[in-house]
This record gives sequence, structure tokens and C-alpha cells, in this order.
Amino acid sequence: MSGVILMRSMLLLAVGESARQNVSIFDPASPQAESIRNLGILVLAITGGIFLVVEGILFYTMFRFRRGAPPGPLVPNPDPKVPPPVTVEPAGTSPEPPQVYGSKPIEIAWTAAPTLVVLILLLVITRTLWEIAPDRPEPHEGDNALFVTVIGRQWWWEYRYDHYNGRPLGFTTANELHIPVGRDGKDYPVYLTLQSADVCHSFWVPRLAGKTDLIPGRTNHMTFHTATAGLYVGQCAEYCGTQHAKMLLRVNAQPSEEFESWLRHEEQPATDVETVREDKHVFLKQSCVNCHLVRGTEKDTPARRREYAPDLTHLMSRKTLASGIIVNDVKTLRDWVRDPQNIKAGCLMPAFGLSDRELDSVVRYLLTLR
Ligand code: HEC
Ligand SMILES: [Cu+2]
Repeated sequence: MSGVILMRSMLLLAVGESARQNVSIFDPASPQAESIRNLGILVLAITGGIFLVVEGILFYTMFRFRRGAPPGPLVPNPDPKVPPPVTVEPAGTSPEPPQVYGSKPIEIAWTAAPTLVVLILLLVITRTLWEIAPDRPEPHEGDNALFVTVIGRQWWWEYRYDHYNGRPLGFTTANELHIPVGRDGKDYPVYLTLQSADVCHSFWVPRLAGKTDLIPGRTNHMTFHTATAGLYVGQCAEYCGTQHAKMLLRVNAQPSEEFESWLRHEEQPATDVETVREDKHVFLKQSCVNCHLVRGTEKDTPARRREYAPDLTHLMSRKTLASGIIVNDVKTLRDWVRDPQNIKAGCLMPAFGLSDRELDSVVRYLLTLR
């Protein structure tokens, strides 16, 4: 039953946003993605050309040299040590084509041509790598640059906002990345530092940039900027365990004023709403705070040291839950807290068997975390 409901809410999510759910690499929204698109088209043209030539020759020979009726019954060679007598048959009737042993021009041609093709591909790929290579300056005032550390986790994304326009930020959020878009012909570059907490993941938002892996014990970088506001979706592109397919990516590119007000909001600790004091206590009594941080509730909850689960400080400012797989509303939130395994089997949040009253309280409190 809840499975059906879940299916429906996922469909709703997909339907409601279908107009914006564009993941085509052929529709780039950043110069970096455009470089990759151009490279893709060039490689496709070269390999497509080779394909056409090879298949063309194949089909030509198939039809041109199709064997007609056999010239006569085939007689087995009585003594394999004695070569069969050479018989000269009229052209076009011999079962064997003329045999060629070693032809310098042909050898040179079929060595040189592929070498040339590979060389050209190597050069254009190097040029593209150069174009999209993250040239990372130090953050400084007036650079309009956003620096975020992305940590891939089974199976969600942690975003640590480091700097914006030279200003240190130092807050953490999850799953929905917000970035500014360029204005007045100025770029607002985004520099991502990519790390992993467990296994290999891959950050891939096709319309913004190419894939880059997040590898345990290693730091990778990615850079892009866009001038078009909107929602860009993507997907973890490296198999990372059972819920790999439900590790979606959402990037909200916003006009800079809107982005800046989002930043100011996210930096704040959680709101403390009078009417849900009791509910807040119920929440804090549960084990939730061992994994989740709600900034401003307690100075040093265990979660602050562990950083194990999505930061819930501004949970309700996110449109989706559990890495973009379900819409974030009262019903799905309650379903999630009651039994996350039902929605994302194997995910690292267990069901806690809360009573209905506790569940109501916890959800009431979570709903105030705007
Ligand atoms: C053992 C650690 C752990 C505990 C305890 C825990 N959670 Fe979670 N929670 C997680 C993990 C991990 C995720 C991310 C799951 C995913 O998307 O794969 C998560 C996700 C969530 C989300 C979705 C957040 C988002 O932005 O997608 C909510 C809401 C949530 N938990 C609420 C709670 C509540 C309420 C409790 C207490 C009843 C709780 N959690 C207890 C580990 C935990
Ligand atoms: Cu992943």
C-alpha cells in the first residue's frame, strides 16, 4: 500500500517537474558542458565516418562479390602435401580471390590512418580537458566565486559551504545544491571540492559539467558556471551500492540576490518555535540527534562530531527528501521517519518503531525547521 503511495509521489515528482527534468548532454547550460558537448559531437562525427566507410565497404563487397551458383562439385584434395594444380579459371568464376602477400602501400595506409585518427582524438580531448580544467584560485573578496566541499555518502550528498565572494561560510546542508548564476556579463564561478566518506561516487549534472568521481582518500575538483537560472538535475554516476540509483542530484541555480538571501537563511541556526517546544523535546529525546545535527538545539550533540546524516537545520527549505527521490511534504516526511527502509531499502537510517504520538510530535517539530 505505502509502496503504491510512494510510487505515486515519485511519479508526481517526475510529472510535476518533467518540463525541467532535462539531462541531455546536448543541451549544455555552462561553457564547461558546452566544451564536452562539442567534443562529443566531434568524436561522434569521426567515429561515425569510420563506421560508414567500414560498413559501406563491407556491404559493397557482400553484394558485389556475392557467390553465384557453385562452378562445380568441390573435390577434396587427395594428398595435402602436394599442392593442388593451379587452374586458371575465367575471371569471376574462381571460388578464391587473388591472394595478396604483403603490400607496402596497404600496410602503411592502414597503420597511418588509425594512428592519425587516434592522434587527432588525443589532441582534441587534451584541449577539452584544458578548457574544463579546474583552475582554482584562492577565495578572495570580489571574486563572486562559490566554494563548496561535496562529500559523497551512501546514498546522499553532503554540501559544506566554504566561501562565497571571499567570505567564509562554514555551514553544511544536504542533497540540494544552491548556486548563483552570472549577472551583467560577469561569471559567478562554482568551485567544488569532491570527496567521499565511504565508497566511490561520481558527481554528474550533465547540463553543467562532466562526471567527476568522489574517491575515498582523494580530493578531486570541479568547476563550472552558468548564466541560466533553473533547476539542474543529475545522478550519482558510479555504482556505489544498493541505493545508487536513488542518489539523485539537484542543483538550483538562482539569481545572485536570491542565492545570497538563501545563504543568509541557511547560515542561521534552527528556528525555535514556541508552539512546538514539547515536540522538540520529544525529538531531542530520540536517537535522531546521534546522527542528525540541528544547529542551535544543543551546543554539542554527538551528530556534530559524527557528521553521519543530513543536516536537518533547514530541512523544510528542501523540496525533496532522501537525495531527491521523494517530495518533501507532511505525508512523505511522516512516512520517511516511520520507516525509511520502506522508501529506500538498505539506507543507513533504520526505522525506530516510534509510537504514533511520538511520530506526530517529531514530524510537527521537523515541519518548523524552515
Ligand atoms: C543511524 C543514524 C540515523 C539516525 C539515528 C536517524 N537518522 Fe535520519 N537519516 C540518516 C541517514 C543516513 C539519512 C540519509 C538517507 C539517504 O538519503 O540515503 C537520513 C535521512 C533523514 C531525513 C531526510 C533528510 C533529507 O534531507 O533528505 C530525515 C527527515 C531524517 N533522517 C529524520 C530522522 C529522524 C526524525 C530521526 C529520529 C527519529 C532520524 N532521522 C534518526 C541516519 C539516521
Ligand atoms: Cu553514489
